[in-house]
Amino acid sequence: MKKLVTTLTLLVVVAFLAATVSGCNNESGEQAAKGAKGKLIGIEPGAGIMKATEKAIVDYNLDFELQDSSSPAMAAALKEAIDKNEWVAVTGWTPHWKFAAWELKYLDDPKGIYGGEEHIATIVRQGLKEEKPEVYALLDNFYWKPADMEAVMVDIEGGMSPDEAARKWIEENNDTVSGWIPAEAGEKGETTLGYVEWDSEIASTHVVKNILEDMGYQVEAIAVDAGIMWTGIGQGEFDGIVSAWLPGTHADYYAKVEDSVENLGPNLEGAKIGLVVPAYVEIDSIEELNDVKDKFQ
Ligand code: PBE
Repeated sequence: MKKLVTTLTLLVVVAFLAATVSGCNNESGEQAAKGAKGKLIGIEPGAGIMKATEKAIVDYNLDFELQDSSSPAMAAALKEAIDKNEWVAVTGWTPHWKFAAWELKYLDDPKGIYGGEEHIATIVRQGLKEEKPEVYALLDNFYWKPADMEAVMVDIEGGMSPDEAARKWIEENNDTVSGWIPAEAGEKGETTLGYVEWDSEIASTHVVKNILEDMGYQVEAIAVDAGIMWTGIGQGEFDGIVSAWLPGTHADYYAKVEDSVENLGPNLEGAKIGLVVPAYVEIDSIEELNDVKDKFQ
């Protein structure tokens, strides 16, 4: 009898210890999961979409961190994840060649942090109209569709240089382009365009650059950071930019220079920014991200 009691006691103690140990394991496992944040793959720090994503992390209370990178590195991370069939979330925008390359979707944004439909505007420095009326008129007339921009981006992604892709688009859309060129020729000279090396802006800026070159101008397309592009146009260091994402994405930048530039209005309508995931990712909204954050590490 005594032996049985001892054995039973031992069993209970062993069972208790086992439960405690496995309980500890679970707990520390959970703690590790709690500690590790999910990650969102970002682009260049100055981009409006980066600021919007920092705000999304706060407003949706996301247990995620945003990683700075570059537009090409973002696309490479997306490709790598898709090749492995893994979940990934990137700061994404339309128009962009990635939507032609893969099946992707925007996560719903019920709080509207990323804004609604955006347009891309052309902004010129003060005095351009008087000093280079022909350049001003061409910039004012430049207006194309998301599918046009995407075609140029797809060619660049396929290996063409930005100038080659722009030339191809200009040749294929000669009638449209001729309609943008002012009838009255001006005195030729130099002109400068500022832009950021986002895929969309590489495409638009090189199209405009090549048209101006065909018109007889020497064009310098100067790649800079977003902040420098905006202060540059505000201070008249560039003649124009075709890369202003409004009303939301570049609202802060625009507000600072609004009074010292001329806004020539949209050159493209139907743009959008947000968090983009492969279509196979099994959530649809930013609000669901925390529930599946371990899939985004
Ligand atoms: N983008 C592309 C830019 C504007 C053009 C969406 C990455 C941005 O977020 O500022």
